[in-house]
Amino acid sequence: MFKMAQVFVYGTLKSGQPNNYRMLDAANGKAKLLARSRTVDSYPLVIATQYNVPFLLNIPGKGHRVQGEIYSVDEKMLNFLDWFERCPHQYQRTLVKLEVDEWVGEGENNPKAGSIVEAFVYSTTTYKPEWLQNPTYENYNYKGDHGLEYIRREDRSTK
Ligand code: PCA
Repeated sequence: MFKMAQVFVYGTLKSGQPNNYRMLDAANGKAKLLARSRTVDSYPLVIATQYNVPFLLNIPGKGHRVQGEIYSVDEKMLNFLDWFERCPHQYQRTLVKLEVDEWVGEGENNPKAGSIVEAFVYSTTTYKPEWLQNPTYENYNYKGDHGLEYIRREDRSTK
């Protein structure tokens, strides 16, 4: 039997961001918010492409410790997310170490703030070299001061 998987989201899938509704849509599977957290290592989180898409570049030691949310997901949701993130072409699903800031999922043996846990993340090693020149962020917001507002899939000419 498939055990629930844990996925760290740092971009448009976070609460309040344009693709979060996809995680809350039961037609895609199950997802439950477990914790707010940040990566143990720093990574460059950049905004790139003509659609202003956030990417966590798989280069530990550069950029910032990135903030995001950990979700528990079932197999159906994990498959959906792999499809939605065009894994393994656009993003690769890798494991990342996270420090828990606040655990919000219920249960008895919840990790305390400061605990280190591991989860999947959609990061990329297939970035364009010029993306390394882009500003890096620690807490992505599609409507941030950067002015690079995310262009939703349904608003693109090629989807
Ligand atoms: N969606 C995934 C990767 C980047 C994005 O926009 C996420 O939020 O983690």
